Amino acid sequence: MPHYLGLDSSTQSLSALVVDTDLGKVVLEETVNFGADLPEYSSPNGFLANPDPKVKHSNPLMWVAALDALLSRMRARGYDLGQVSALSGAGQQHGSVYLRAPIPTPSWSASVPLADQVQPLLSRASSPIWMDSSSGEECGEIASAVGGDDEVVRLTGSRAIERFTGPQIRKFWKTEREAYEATHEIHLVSSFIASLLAGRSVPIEYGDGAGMNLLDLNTLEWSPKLLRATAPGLEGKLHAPVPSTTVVGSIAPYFVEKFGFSPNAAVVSFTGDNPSSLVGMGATRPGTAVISLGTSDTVFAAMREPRTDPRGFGHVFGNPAGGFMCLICFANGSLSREAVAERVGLDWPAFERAILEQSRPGNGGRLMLPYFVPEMTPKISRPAVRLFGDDDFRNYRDAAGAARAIVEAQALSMQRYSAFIGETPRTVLATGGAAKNRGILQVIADVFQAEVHTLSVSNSSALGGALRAANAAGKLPWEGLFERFVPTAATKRVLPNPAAAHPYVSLRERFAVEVERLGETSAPIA
Ligand code: ADP
Ligand code: XUL
Repeated sequence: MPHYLGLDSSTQSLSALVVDTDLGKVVLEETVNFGADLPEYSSPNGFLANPDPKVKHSNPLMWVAALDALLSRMRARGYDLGQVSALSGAGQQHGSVYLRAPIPTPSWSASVPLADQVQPLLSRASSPIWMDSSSGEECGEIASAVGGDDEVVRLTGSRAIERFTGPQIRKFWKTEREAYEATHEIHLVSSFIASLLAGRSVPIEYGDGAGMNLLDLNTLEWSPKLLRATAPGLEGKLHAPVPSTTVVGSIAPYFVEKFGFSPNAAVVSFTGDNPSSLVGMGATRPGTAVISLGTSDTVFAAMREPRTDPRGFGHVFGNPAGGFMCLICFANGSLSREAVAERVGLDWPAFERAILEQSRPGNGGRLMLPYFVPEMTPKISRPAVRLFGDDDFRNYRDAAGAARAIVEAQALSMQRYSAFIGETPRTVLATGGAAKNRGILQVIADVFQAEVHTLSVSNSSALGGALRAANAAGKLPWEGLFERFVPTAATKRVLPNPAAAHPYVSLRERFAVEVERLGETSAPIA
């Protein structure tokens, strides 16, 4: 009964999930919430308070303390960690950790908390995370140093993006020169957690490395041009990147002694949470798109070949199962749906009925541009909500029309801005809080003319970690793992209505015209 452990170090929590590949079952799930369980780190939502709303940093020691706390909890529940043959996992993407020496110096003692032993290794007390948007200036500098945004896209699959690691490293170099110079190596959250577990500094892998504006996707090596444009001496602070399936070592003696792991337990490269979810949702092959309907909405999918977004909004990351994936992030997700629901006085069940029973695909030609908050896809720097249609619609007197309009605009937007991958999805896997809403799923099915499935997986990123460990260290093929761990429930399928295809032809064109009129690509980048 081989057990594989997957971890997910996300913004607000660290979770673990163990699979038994013989039984085809998830045998244990456990989580540590940073805010509730580690209040001493003063990060109720996973990051530190800062007077500048653009600055979002976390204390990396909180992630280390969470690892100790999580493994202690698993043991306290009677789980024998000695059963784990291999482990892997994921980290929130883009966040970075700065060390003054390689791990571990000196070797760790099992009787001292790990965070206390890691603390002297840090050359920077805090880690910028993906929510940070304070490096706009650095994005511009990097882009102009390499010859413009198109060149950054050509090399790395994304424009220079504020939350991406390269611009954040440049800001660190500009503002804390001495600390930068004292930095021996820079990690992503993923490679940092993997390094702790392996007890040695391990490289960044392609999946997460592609979210740094530093990895040349053509060569899968750090781009010398971008390294130079980012900060002096950066090439010496990064290990050469490796494939996501790399076994980076076996578990460190600290974890064997303290938690009872087998010394033979293999540690497989950790990746970013989105690449890991691609695996955990069984979507590593082109033709299936994942739509995550959370605080923000995200569309991601495996790509047949690496393609970059000519509009510059989408990103290309490594697909942990080989090749590449795209990711497109929309800031106006649940927050905007909530804003409309509140405005017209609908709770979620009523919102669902409004779409399914009280309005029709295409909404009679009425359209809403849904930018309740500044948007990154397309780049809209100020909130911009526009309603096009009759008086009742424009004044929110037609509740059902408004509920449908926001969701149709979001689905049209997802379709428009994911089209660059050149693949029409046959299946959409929906996940996230709003995937409970059949009205929303029906609109997505109709706009994409694809079946929409929801899976029972709740932590697809941690599951992806466990499956990656089973694949890379246990040599178990993907197909068998997906069959056992990510079955799609036929009862939960939402089928597209073929008659709905027609009304969306004109609405799609209208959406394109209006969004272009708003200045889709003319706003300043980053
Ligand atoms: P996060 O990005 O924080 O992980 P979740 O995936 O947990 O977010 O989704 C939370 C969001 O789901 C809430 O903000 C809420 O708007 C939305 N939500 C919850 N239930 C429903 C529902 N039945 N219909 C539509 N939206 C819902
Ligand atoms: C992706 C991104 C987020 C984080 C969340 O580019 O910034 O999805 O990975 O953890």
